[in-house]
Parts: sequence; structure tokens; C-alpha cells
Amino acid sequence: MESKQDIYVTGHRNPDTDSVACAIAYAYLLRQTGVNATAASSGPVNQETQFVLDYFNIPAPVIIDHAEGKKFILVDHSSYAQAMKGMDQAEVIGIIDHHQIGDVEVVNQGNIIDAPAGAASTLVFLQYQTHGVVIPRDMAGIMLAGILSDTRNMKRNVTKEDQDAYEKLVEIAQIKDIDAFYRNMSGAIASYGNLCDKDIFFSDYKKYETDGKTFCISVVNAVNEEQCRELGDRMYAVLIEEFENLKTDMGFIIINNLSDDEKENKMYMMAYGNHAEEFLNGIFHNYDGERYFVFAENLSRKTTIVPAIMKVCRHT
Ligand SMILES: [Mn+2]
Repeated sequence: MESKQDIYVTGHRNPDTDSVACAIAYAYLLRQTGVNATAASSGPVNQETQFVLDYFNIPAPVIIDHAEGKKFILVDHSSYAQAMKGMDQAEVIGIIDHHQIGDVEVVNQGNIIDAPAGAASTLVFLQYQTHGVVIPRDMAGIMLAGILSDTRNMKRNVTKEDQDAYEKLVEIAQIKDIDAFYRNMSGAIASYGNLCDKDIFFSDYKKYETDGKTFCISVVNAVNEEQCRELGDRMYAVLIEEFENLKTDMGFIIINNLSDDEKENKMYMMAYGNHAEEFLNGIFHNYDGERYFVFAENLSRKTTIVPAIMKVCRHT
């Protein structure tokens, strides 16, 4: 039976590895300080996260469909658009996030921990240091995986805090070949197991709102150029099919190329909806005239793509 005092720690909808890692590691930390905390998520974990959970033998977070009436700490997100359904009818007692702080109302503003780290897992790691809680191997492993996932193996958005956390966590997690570990993680995410196209589309899907304008971005991953195009075409079909249901003005898809070959490391985007193609081309000027926007390298949705789109939304 769940008691009224239970606190759930949860990441965003369609959780990625960083979100799940934060929920699990922060709930563990709270339990060590005498708080009855449980890691939760609004849906099943993705293939990359499952690989990490299996590797360290950690159970997946409990799945909760609706937040109403429960107590939460939110990690790796802070807007209602990305939160579990019913979060506006829940009690949110804290936030740990490395994105711009969103619109979620928190009982006590003092309980917002926010810094521009490459991964929210880095902020959770810092909480272990603040509270003097010993990090066991499995918790080190999951936080390390969260950092590796959000920074693409320490190649993107890495701050000094991420680097410090990474070095300490690698030691505790005892992973001999970290590059191989990361390759297995990213290989798992690009395999998509036996997910159908619609599930792949929603596996890393986020919705944004600014100045009354809404847009969504789905990120998918492929391992080479050919797969980028092939997966891209399938995702575009899902976007068109689902567009009405998404209730957004514009829909975007990012296709990352996880190839190790630098020359191949192009990123693609696609756009659909209310002049979305013109809109995106106005920002990046890289439309191929058919369907794809071609970028010379993989860019971060969080730090590059979303801020660029938001800026234009606010000015038009
Ligand atoms: Mn994150």
C-alpha cells in the first residue's frame, strides 16, 4: 500500500537515460537520508536505458499514468508540457533540472536546483556530495550512463562539473572500456528493438510552448547515412499521420547520425505543419528543397535547436 507520505521522483515523459538515471539515483539518495522516495516514470524506458539497467541489475522505475494527488520531485524537466499527465493536480516539492526552468509550480522555490550542466545526472551527483551520501556502484553506473547519454560520450555540452562527475563516477562504476560501454548504449538506442514506427517517433518526443505558439520535436537515432534517410522517411510519415493529435502548430524531427565516421556525422531535420519548412529554413538556411534540412554535425535539441526556434517564435 502506498502511504500519503511517499514521494515520487520522476523524469520527463518519454524518458531518456538521463531522466531515468536522475529519478533512480535521487530517490536512492533521499532514502539514505530517511525520506520515503520511489523512482517513477510515465512510461516504459527506452532500449538504451534498458541496456544500462540490465548492466547494473537495477529495476526500472515504477510506471504511474497520472500524477493527481501525489507528491513529486521532478528531475530533468520543469514544464507541464513535458511532465507526467495530471502534474498540475499534484504537489511538486522540488525540481532538479539542467534545462531552462519551466512553468511547473513548486511548493517551495528554495527546492529548485538548476544549473546548465550537460546532464541532470551531474546535478544529482553533486547532491550526493552535498549530503555526504556514499555512492554505490550501481548508482554510479546509472548516473554515469545519464551523463554519457546526454553528452554523447562527453563530446557535447560538457561543463567542468560534468567532467568532474564523470571522472569520479567512472572510478566507482568500474567500467573497464567506457567507449565500448557507450557504443553498446547507443547501439541499443538505434536498434529500437521491435518498436513500431509510431513508438519510435514518440520514444524521444518533446513538446514546447512559448508565447502561445507550440511545437514538438521528436529525436531519432540512426547508425549511418542510409539508415538516417530510411528512418527519416518513416518518421515523417508518422508525423503527418499523427499531426492532428499532437495539437501543435509545427512538428519537427531530428535524425542523429551516430556513426563513428566524422565525415558521415551529418544530422537531418524535417518539418511539418503551418509553414514549418519555411520557418525552419529561415533559421538554418539548409533545406535541400525536398524534405530534409541537412546539418554538418549533430546538434543538441536542448542547447541549439530549441533555443533557436523559441527565439524566432517570440519575434513573430
Ligand atoms: Mn537531461
